[in-house]
Amino acid sequence: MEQQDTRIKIAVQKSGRLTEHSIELLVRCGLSYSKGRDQLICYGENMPVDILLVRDDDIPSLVQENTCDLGIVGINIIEECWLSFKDQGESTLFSQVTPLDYGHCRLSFAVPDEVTYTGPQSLEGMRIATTYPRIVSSYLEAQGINGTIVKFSGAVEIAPSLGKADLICDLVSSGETLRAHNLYEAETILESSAALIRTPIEATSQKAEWIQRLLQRIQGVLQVKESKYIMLHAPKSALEEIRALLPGSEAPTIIPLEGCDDKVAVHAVCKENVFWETLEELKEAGASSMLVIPVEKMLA
Ligand code: PRT
Ligand code: ZN
Repeated sequence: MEQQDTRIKIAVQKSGRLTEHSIELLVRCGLSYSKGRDQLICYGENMPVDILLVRDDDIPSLVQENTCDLGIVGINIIEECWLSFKDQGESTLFSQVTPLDYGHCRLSFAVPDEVTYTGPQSLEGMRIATTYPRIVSSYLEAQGINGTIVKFSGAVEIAPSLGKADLICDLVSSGETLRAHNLYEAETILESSAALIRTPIEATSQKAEWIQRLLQRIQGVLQVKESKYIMLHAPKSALEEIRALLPGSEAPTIIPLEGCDDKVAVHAVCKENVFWETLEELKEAGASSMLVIPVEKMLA
């Protein structure tokens, strides 16, 4: 029992759009795991970190009530749950630590093709079908608009053709689903992606250290994705110009070149992707022997 309590539990979607990326993120943080027989828990083998596989809608509550220390879930669900916990008078709420770089989508109003939308005032008096009643209500309230929310638990896009609503507010990514149902995206009210959340209750000191480590590694993984290590030769006379062209780089390392007095080697970590255009500009400025290498790990 004592042993159990020192392990960090992180809630991840069991089977859905966020599952693969979330597990991959934890593996890139160095976690190796074995799956429990019930397929509901992945036990960390080299870190005191276990993954609980659950429905995404349950993740905020598990973190809020401290059953899990951390969770990965869409900002859309985080916002809806936050509003719901607030309504229930919860004073300390789970917090969002960082957005992640996957699960991108947006929560938007979508109206039937034949209806003209001219702005939020077009929502006045309308019946709006959604699975996000609290986010939509708070948006309408902020705009001073009266509308009727029709709560759906799925397949929101069929509500207008069934005559159950005048329009919908739902998640959109490619827009294909809306087009297939003769709807068009009229207004976005929330940009979403997956995000990491943590319990409002302070962790025990044994756990806190590993939570901190894991959070640092997650930040490292996020940074690394866009980062590149660049090596090149630069004429000393063009060094300033070349340094200015390196995207998002901090102080580069300048190394003398054996038997070559007018050139140096420049090594730098660029915290943005290095595109062909940049290499062409560097070449134009006098750089040669350029190499761009992906960064595997990074710790600030
Ligand atoms: O079983 P469980 O409850 O865990 O899963 P779920 O079915 O509720 O969730 P899932 O796996 O569909 O989505 C998980 C999370 O992925 C969401 O909470 C969002 O944060 C994020 N996400 C990203 C999306 C989409 N993109 C998305 N396109 N979630 C849903 N959709 C749906 C949308 O509701 C609509 O039906 O896809 C359709 C629109 O897609 P396009 O590409 O046609 O525009
Ligand atoms: Zn769900």
